Amino acid sequence: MSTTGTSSFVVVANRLPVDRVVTPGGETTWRRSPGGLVTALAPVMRAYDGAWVGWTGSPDDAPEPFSTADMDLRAVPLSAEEITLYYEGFSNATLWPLYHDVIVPPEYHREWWDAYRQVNERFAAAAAEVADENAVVFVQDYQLQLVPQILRSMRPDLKIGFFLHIPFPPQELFAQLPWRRQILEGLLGADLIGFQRDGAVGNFESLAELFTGASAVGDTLVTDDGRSVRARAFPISIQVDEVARLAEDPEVQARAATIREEVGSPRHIMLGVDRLDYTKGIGHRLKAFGELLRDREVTPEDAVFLQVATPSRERVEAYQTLRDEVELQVGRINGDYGRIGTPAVHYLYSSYERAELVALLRAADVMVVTPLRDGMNLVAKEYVTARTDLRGALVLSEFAGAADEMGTGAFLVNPHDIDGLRRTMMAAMRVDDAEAEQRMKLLRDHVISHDIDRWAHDFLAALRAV
Ligand code: ADQ
Repeated sequence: MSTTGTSSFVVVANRLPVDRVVTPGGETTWRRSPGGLVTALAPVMRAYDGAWVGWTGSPDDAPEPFSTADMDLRAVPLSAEEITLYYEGFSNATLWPLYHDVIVPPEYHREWWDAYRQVNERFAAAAAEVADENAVVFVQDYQLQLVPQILRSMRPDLKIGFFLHIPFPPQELFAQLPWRRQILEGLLGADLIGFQRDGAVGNFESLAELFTGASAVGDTLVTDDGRSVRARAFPISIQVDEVARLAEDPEVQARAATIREEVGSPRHIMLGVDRLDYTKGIGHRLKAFGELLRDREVTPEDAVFLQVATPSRERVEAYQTLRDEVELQVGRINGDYGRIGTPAVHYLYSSYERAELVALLRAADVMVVTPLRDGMNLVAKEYVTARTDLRGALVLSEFAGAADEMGTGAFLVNPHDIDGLRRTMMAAMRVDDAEAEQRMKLLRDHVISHDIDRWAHDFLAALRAV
């Protein structure tokens, strides 16, 4: 065993939390990416000489280790072929659909699995190299499920935590995976495994008992080699301060008012903000809205639908097909019900600055979050946080992790039930101010007291305690 590293806290994630910026003079610098995870972990990074191990996002990119204000960054290179096999293939065309209720059929290819294993070994080796003796290592998400076990075999001194940001499926689906035992054993290399929901914890525990030699003893799993592993739910959240500050910014509020005018000052603005992903139920909500227009329950003067779709995984075939389907649907609805200057659906295929995003949230009377399956869904939490005015209504799918915490204040819906979705969207539009305020207060109280700093603190405290 060699302990060569100096960091007593190491995060391992598919992506580094920085983006490369090339100055006009041709020099490369790095800018911290906006994510909530990196912001929540920054104080821990500073306090413990933290390091972050991840990929830069470009093929064959292996800059020397470098530092930002808060942490050391260790780039793990991926070749163009590995991006195709490990990232677009096994991560996003096998695991992603399998873990999201097989909404599209997962593909099982042995060469994708081989690449996944090799890349996981590379990430584990990089983490083993930077970690100081007895360091805490925090591994993130479905791309790196083998890292805990590989890392433990290299460095048994480490304390290893893992957090899965997406759902963990039930036996009926997970059992399809030809490499189910290996994935479970990979995860069981951790001391603490965090999931978004209690249901995922239950799924994992019963699968671990079924397909590995582990057995549940009280609230712990004991592996066949006698190690104790805890699995627990840690529902992730957002940077409440950042969203609330933007929401109170007069410029953002002025922008929200302008957006309302620009879409024709309808009585109701309905908003969807999602990565363009087949898990998000964009088609279901557009279908429901189109039917409301068809049956004249709403007119384009009453209500417009604003759908922001962030470009995502554009090289994966299922995402290209989805884009065509959504854009066909938007075109149909506007062709049938739009008027010159007043389309019924405003569709934006683009990424936005945080301030613009919060302005959209402030402009929306009804936020429509209807995933068919979602680990958590941060947009729902961002919406209620942005509503410092206690106005607006949240339509939320039962299949989002956020439904566990936000079920009482939101208008919960089963997105597969198009009539139910229509009724719920109408109810959210018609809710009176007093009830809307009461619901929004409940929602905000919960999110404000459960922000991402608390999530990071709870997870790391539980990890240190095991
Ligand atoms: P995602 O599937 O990406 O995350 P989500 O939780 O909604 O989904 O987070 C998306 C983030 O991107 C939000 O912060 C949102 O504001 C931002 N965003 C969306 N569209 C944008 C746009 N056009 N421009 C700029 N920003 C945009 C995965 C899981 C989720 C889980 C999170 C965190 O799928 O279930 O909640 O990780 O664990």
